[in-house]
Amino acid sequence: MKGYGKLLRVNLSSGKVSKEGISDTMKGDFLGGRGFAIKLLWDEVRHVDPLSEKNKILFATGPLTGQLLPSSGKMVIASKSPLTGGYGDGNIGTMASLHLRKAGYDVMVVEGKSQNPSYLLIENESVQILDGSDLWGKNTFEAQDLLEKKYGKNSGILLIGPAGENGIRFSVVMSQKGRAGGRPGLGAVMGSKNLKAVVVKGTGSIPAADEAKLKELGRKGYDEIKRKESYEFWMRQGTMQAFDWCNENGCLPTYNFREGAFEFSKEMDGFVLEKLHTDRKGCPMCNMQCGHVIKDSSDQRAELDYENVGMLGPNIGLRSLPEVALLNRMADEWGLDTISLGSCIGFLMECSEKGLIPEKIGWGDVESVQKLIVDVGKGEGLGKLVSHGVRAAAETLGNESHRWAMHVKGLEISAYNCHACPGMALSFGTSPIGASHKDAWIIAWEISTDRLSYDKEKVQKLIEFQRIRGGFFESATVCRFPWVEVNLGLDAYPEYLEAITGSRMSWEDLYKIGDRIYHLIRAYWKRENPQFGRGWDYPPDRWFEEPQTSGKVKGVKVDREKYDRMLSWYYELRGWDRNGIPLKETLEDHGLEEVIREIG
Ligand code: PTT
Ligand code: SF4
Repeated sequence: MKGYGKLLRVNLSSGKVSKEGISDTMKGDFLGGRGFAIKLLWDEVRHVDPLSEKNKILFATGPLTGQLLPSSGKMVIASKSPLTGGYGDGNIGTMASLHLRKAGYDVMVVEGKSQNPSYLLIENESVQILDGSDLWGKNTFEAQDLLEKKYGKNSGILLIGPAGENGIRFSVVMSQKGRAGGRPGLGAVMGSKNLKAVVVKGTGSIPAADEAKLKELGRKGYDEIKRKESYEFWMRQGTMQAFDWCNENGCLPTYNFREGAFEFSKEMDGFVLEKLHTDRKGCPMCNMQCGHVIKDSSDQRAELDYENVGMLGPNIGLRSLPEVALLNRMADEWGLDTISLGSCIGFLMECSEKGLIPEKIGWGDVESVQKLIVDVGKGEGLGKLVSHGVRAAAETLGNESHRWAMHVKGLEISAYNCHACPGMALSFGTSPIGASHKDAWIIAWEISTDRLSYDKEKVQKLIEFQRIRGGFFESATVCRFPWVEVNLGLDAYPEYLEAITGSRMSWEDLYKIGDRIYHLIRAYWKRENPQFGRGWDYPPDRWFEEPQTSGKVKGVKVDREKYDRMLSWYYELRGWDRNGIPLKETLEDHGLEEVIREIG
């Protein structure tokens, strides 16, 4: 199959570097990105401590990545997660994905552990492990500046902050002072390998079967995006257009997901952002860039996204956008995931309110939160309590605190309150990395149809979303926003693939690849956690037991029995048993016979 490069393998313990071909079976069965990542983890990373030398971290692009196509500057970073103990990945937009492909590589596998702080420098064929002691301890902005000075502003740089160095289990990998990826603690995996950064400079061209056709399709795609009706509003507000909508519909995370509407929402919504906006940033290859920069409360530049504002704003009772931006900037500098951070802070505020911890930390108390973020980054004081996420913190504190530890499978829930959105609750419950919205953002469809229904059609729709978003976009490895946010037609994507690989794939073929990826990820969770099963697919008790007390959906909560029935349908439609484990015939049907033996 055309349009692919090589696999680069770097062992930090031995210093050995090798370049391997990628088989046509691998390409045809798993496409790229997340698909390659789970196949490699399944084959090579078993029963290891995620923060040990034996874990591996993968940087995986897909066939569409870096091509002259809409929003193609993405990359999947994956590993066995130190936060959840299962499969973990994140999707980051970065110059590094372009450079990696231009250097001739689709995937990089980093294994072992460097003896001292180090960073990787990849310049086409040349791969060096260099001394990183000058970078160690620097925040991500400082380290980015140092590396840019040395290797040029346009080089591809992925790096971690002090939180990753300190093993904080929800630390991320950062790039370009505003792109973040790897929510399930992939920054800590890099830190555990003494790997501060990866710098990539590639000068080749990215292969394609039919370059002229690809050029034509790319031009058409970019033009179409600009002509879409929703483009103008998107360019004004980006992901923050979701803020008012969530508030009106009672799903804005507020006071640690206790409520779904915030009384001060008008002080910090997308229209306020428009007034404060000073600049725009984003990923390479994109003509709908969504990073909105404002001046934070300390007069410095900070980039905002809906998730960040939801979790570091209403969820912790904070109502000033410049103050939220300050916290967001701190998270970026330390290399902490904003979603998990906001959830941990909300959790601690609630524990403080209920007298479970002696420290006083009130809703919206921005000064205490700033100090807390430093403690979290260092893993000290109260920060230590939450350094393994809210699941572990609740286990330490006991006393019913698990009821307001807002996570699924150990990954903190992103910014959608689901008291009155059972389909979205199931999406969080069944997401393959823990409670992420990335695989199935069914909430908009759900609210626009019959939001309180628990029918089978909803479950079918959820799986359809997972196939497109979690299956296709994560393995072709391009941004899904052209489709989700401005409605670029899905038919364009098989055409892009054909121009690149020379093979025609229908959406049915792509669904099958997506399903294969899902089955293998599910098997991975089971193999790495023998106790894994149905009980891991439920959101926290709060959504089942404590109705919202305000807003449009006041009094509503999720019905546990009906959720349970939806979950059974979900398993049935996926071909999994009643405990959520893929059935033998399902695995066989997807060419995964070898898996059966290991999860037997
Ligand atoms: C993603 C998660 C998100 S999802 C957000 S905002 W979002 C948070 N951003 C963070 C941040 O910023 N700083 C920080 N320190 N932590 C952060 N954690 C949070 O991480 C991101 C965009 C966004 S913005 C979204 S929805 C879409 N996600 C895509 C996806 O998952 N797949 C895909 N094919 N396309 C996507 N396009 C959009 O990309 P994770 P990015 Mg991100 C400052 O990483 O682990 O997947 O978690 O990558 O380059 O920043 O783009 O309202
Ligand atoms: Fe990146 Fe936003 Fe463009 Fe997607 S739409 S590629 S997240 S800048």
